[in-house]
Amino acid sequence: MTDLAAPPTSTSQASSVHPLDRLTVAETQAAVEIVRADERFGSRARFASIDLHLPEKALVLAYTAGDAIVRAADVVVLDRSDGSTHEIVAVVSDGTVAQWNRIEGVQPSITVNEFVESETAMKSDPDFQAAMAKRGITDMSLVTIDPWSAGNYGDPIESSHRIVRGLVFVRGTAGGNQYARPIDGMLVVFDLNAMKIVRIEDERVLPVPDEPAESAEWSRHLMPSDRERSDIKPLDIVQLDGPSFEVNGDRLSWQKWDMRIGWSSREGLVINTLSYTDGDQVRPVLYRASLAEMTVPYGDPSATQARKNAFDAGEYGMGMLANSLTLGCDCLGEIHYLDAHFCDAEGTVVEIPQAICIHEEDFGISWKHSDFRTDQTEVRRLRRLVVSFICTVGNYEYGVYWYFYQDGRVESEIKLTGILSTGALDTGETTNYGTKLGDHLYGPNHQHFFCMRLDMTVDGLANSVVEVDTVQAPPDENPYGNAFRGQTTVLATEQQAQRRIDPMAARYWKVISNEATNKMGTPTGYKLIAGENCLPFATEESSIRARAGYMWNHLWVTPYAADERWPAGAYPNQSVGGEGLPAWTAADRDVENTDLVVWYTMGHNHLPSLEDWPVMPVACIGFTLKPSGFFDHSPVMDLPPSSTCH
Ligand SMILES: [Cu+2]
Repeated sequence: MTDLAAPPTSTSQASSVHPLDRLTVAETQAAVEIVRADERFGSRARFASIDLHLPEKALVLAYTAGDAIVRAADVVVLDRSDGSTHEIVAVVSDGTVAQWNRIEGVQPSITVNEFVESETAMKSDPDFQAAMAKRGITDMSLVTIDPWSAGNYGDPIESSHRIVRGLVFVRGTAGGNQYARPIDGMLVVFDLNAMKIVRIEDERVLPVPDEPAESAEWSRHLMPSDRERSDIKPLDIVQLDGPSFEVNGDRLSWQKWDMRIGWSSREGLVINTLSYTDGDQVRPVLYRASLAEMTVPYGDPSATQARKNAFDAGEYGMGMLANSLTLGCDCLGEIHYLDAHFCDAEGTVVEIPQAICIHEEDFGISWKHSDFRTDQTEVRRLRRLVVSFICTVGNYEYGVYWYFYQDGRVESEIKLTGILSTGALDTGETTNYGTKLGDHLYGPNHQHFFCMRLDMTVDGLANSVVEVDTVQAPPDENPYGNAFRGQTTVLATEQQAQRRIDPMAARYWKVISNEATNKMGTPTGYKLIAGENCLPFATEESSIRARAGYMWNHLWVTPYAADERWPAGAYPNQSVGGEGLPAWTAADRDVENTDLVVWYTMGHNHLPSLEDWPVMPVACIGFTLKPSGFFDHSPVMDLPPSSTCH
């Protein structure tokens, strides 16, 4: 057995591999073999996920090239024979098992295999076929079933069995848009371990919406051929000398930025050890950043919609659902791709070529000034480095984009697109809880919440978070009534640091260093500037209030703890709730002048529009990390004039 917390032993390899480098295909395969060879791996056991076992932060920060390191994988195994879950640390450097913990009463995320297998099993079930026949549907090849995570609403089966709720659709034609034709009024409760239907909840027979192809279809071969615009000339992004970034393994350097690309089956893209070189100083900003959880609560009380609350990270796994990206389509310009992979339930490594896209973009002007008296003009163009991936979670696509600017800004943006998960209405029926998209077809109200985990290291590990509101000056300091000032409050403990946006106060939060100061002697820092946001509309008594408590605050701050990674707990699938951020922060630990993690939650409210159909044009939501007293002056005065300026 290898002691993972100890400095590297003689059994580990000295190599050029950095401790945070993503698992290679060979390492993932090795982890599968290590676990399979162990007698605790049952005959009906399956793999839920395999990810890099994150090395201790202190070891990573102390690492220098050539140091011997231990490479290990976190393996989650689901044993279908008794429903138990096993958390294993497999040391791929020496072929041993360092930890094997058996856990009862939790459900790992739904695997890609279960997604496919459950649909096949449901469709071949005579009771399901009878329910379809009742609706005049006999061609099972056109029927599709989306296995929705079941949640937990007090039904004992939600705690005793591994289940999903299947929502049923029927395509109008092979390859047609399934979401244009929901079979509403029924759903299928399905046991994933037994691979059989538990029951069909058949409330009522509703008409199957039947919109014409021109308003229902998105696939090019099903769209009217005369629809496409013909007035678009090619737009080529050409970098004859190549891009300005350098990729070396998982390390990415671009001008003054330096980072390491990470990946997990749950989060997809991860940004590791982000730093900015300022003169002769390499200044850390972030240790690790990712989209750690996202939840889509639906706001429609109908029997089919009321329990739709998908946790797309914790219940499905955004990294496992990542797209293979295509040059010229998903990405334009001088692109560098990184491949990814995941392990399916059977232990087969599935490669995702070109999963991570890296490129640079012109982003308009960085700064400009003209002096009309002297006829001088200086203008500089701004560039940003873009690192992104896109995943497909059932009906929706989520693009996760990280932008790094020359001026020290970091932005994260989620692009939401894909197809509404729809419902059906009876003839003449209307609803307050969705938007009618056509006869019998509607898009139910819902929200999308994204929780970003930002393990900050602004000029070192010792950081604090302050809240800055802008307030009117008190009367005795305000003879002209014009005065206002920033009012800064230190968020000293976890409870004090549970905060919400306040646009009327122009509120922002700032992560400051407790070690470094700028030329004015004040702490260096980075502002967190909120973008679009909202709160959930679910009630205090609702199931989702307990299960995704993180959504009720936009800001949380916790002291760094290696095992605190998932805002809604490690196993949100079918959880009764209470775990993750609400549980950790109940201790009200000190978060001042310490190694801290900032959790920023952003909500996109979605009362669907007609324009969201049949495929939603991209909606964007994000936030900005902006240097604030981090530099002594503008960091972009050194930008050269554009070579093509004339
Ligand atoms: Cu939406």
